[in-house]
Amino acid sequence: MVSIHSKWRYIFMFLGIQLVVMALLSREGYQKRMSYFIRIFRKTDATLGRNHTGAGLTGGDVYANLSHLSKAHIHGDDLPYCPKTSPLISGPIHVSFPSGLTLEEVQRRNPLVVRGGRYRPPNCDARHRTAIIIPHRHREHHLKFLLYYLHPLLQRQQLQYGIYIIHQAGNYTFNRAKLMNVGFREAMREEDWDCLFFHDVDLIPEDDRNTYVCDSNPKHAAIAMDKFGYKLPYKMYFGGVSALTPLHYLKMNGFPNNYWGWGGEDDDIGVRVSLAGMYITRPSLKVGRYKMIKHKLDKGNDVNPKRFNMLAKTRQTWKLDGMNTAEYETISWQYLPLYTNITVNIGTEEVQHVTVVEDFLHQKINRAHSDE
Ligand code: UD2
Ligand code: MN
Repeated sequence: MVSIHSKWRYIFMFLGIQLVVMALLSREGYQKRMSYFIRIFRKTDATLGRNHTGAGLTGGDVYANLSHLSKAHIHGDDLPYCPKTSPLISGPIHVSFPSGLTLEEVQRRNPLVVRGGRYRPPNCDARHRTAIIIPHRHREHHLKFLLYYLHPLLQRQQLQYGIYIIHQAGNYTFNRAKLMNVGFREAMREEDWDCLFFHDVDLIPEDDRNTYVCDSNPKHAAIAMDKFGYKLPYKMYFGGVSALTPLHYLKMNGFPNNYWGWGGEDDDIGVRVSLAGMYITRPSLKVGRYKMIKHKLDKGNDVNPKRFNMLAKTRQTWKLDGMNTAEYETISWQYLPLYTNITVNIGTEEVQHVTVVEDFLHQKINRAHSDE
């Protein structure tokens, strides 16, 4: 009898505990608790060194982890290589756009960034050298937020990096892709970068595991944006943020110069990747997340009505128009505290059109001569 009683007692106790656990899990914090349990079993992976000051589903402070880096270590010649995976990487980042942020504040929070927006890790030798190329005009408000988030994110990734703003002079129609060609040439002229990130000014990365290093093929980094519901809008999409090595860039003859106004150039670039015999790589949807600062279409960047016709001809045009024909005039070069600003005159649609037609005629004439 006694033993049957105690058996029932244990069964009731066991059921009771199960009920409590189920009640706990089914409350609204269920997901958080589950991920906490899962993390316990995965302690040894890349989450090592994670900052626990709020890095959860909503993301952590992008400036956490960086305060212990000090200027004192800088410029050691015999520094060891940085580890393959940075211990400062932490995962999701909280992104918001507080009013009142100033460039001085961004500067104050990034004491190790030097003139021209350059940085090298103070206590190890970086494995990667990345240039960020940002096409720009009249978006100072967005630029400030991008700098606020990008500088610390790149520092967490222990990269050697530089930020270049390619500023289109004048009020003529904007040309994003041509500005990228300018950025490529000017940045490479200055330093031997091994990777270039072509970056919209209004896209803020939301996860520092999205590393700003190149792959063996051109990489599309902005795979999941809030504006597309954090999904890839279509398979060949290559807009927003992409990463190419100098070799990738030259192999596809850079980007087109003749897309004036909004749209089409990103698809042209995507097509060039495959025409040059390469393919697009991407980070996972979980990691390649970006927030786009909301905005309207800018003055001077009307939708390009010719974009579909032009896109249909990329196969014929990509070798004739691109890095090999990018003509521009550099107006000024400024090493500012948080970035290098290159102001450039890239001409206008009409002037460029003449150049392209002239080139075409020259080629025809040359061919005719060589046939004689
Ligand atoms: C989409 C793509 C973008 C590009 C564009 C079509 C996303 C997130 N991005 O952006 O990569 O293909 O469509 O051209 O889908 N800019 C200026 N000043 C201007 C105009 C443009 O600085 O007056 C720069 C700035 O870096 C901006 C970028 O050009 O982020 C793209 O222009 P957008 O933001 O107006 O176009 P959007 O958001 O539709
Ligand atoms: Mn935009």
